[in-house]
Amino acid sequence: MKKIILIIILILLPTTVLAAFDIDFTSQAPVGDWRQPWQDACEETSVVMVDAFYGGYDLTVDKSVTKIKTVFAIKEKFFGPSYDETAGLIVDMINRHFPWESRVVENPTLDQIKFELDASRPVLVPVHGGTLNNPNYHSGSIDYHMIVLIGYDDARGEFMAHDPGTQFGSRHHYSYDTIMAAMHDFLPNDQTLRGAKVAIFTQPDISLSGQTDGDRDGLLKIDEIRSGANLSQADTDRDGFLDGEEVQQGYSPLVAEFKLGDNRLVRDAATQRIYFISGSQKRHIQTLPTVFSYGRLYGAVVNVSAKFLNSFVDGQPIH
Ligand SMILES: [Ca+2]
Ligand SMILES: [Ca+2]
Repeated sequence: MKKIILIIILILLPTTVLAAFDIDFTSQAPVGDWRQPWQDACEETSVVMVDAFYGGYDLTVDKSVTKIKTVFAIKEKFFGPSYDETAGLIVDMINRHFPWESRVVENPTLDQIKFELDASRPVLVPVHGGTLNNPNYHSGSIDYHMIVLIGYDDARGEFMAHDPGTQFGSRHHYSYDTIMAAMHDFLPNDQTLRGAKVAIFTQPDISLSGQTDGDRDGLLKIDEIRSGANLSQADTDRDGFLDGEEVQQGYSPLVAEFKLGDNRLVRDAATQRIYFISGSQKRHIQTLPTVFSYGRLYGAVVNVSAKFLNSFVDGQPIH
């Protein structure tokens, strides 16, 4: 009987409660070291959480460390060294160097933010840290900070946030009023309380930013993603040729094809046929067991372009 009453109560509970969508959390100090640069890694970490969500990868401790460091490196390489950034700069970095995109929204309303969360699109919010009044913060007086909104609960009037500023920041609840009051863009010299009211809306498709070329290698973001090249490395395979040059001429920007050397197993990326490269010849390997036995001798199979394969003459097929 008790069970039935409980079920009835559960059914009668208000249905405005929205569970946050599933998005991995990491603090900005994944291994618990809160010294620099981790102390100021809130933007990088917030971006990484959204990147993991849209990219479908898990934020293990190792992965979090690697990815946060990668964001630091991208920022320093293309935007110069600094610890804190405005929303405009973060959006620019995301749009040029990440396979999703974002935009600054000025004076966002509660409804606008909830609309994004309803559509499972995380919202990055630059905040005045002190106004959040989170008792778990490592350091007492925080000026600038950034968090990720991942859901809301209308019955309680609360947002759910992944707050990288504490190891207990997963699905932290902040009232609507707290978030709207704390929302401020970064201003230097501890002036963030005077910063503009902005949020960073995100989306997985790249309709606005697909034509950017953040690493200036002649290959647009949309084509970098299509070919699997690195959005922040102009020469992904480090063979001396820019990604854009290679794709334009039909080569793979991912493999330094002419540095592979002799006696290698390669796969035609288009036809999936596997060849043994020897001297000036390419020899088609026609059976799977042969591929395996050659693989034991000559190592992994590397995907190459048709253009590269065409530089070899056809030798005797291998059975
Ligand atoms: Ca590019
Ligand atoms: Ca290259």
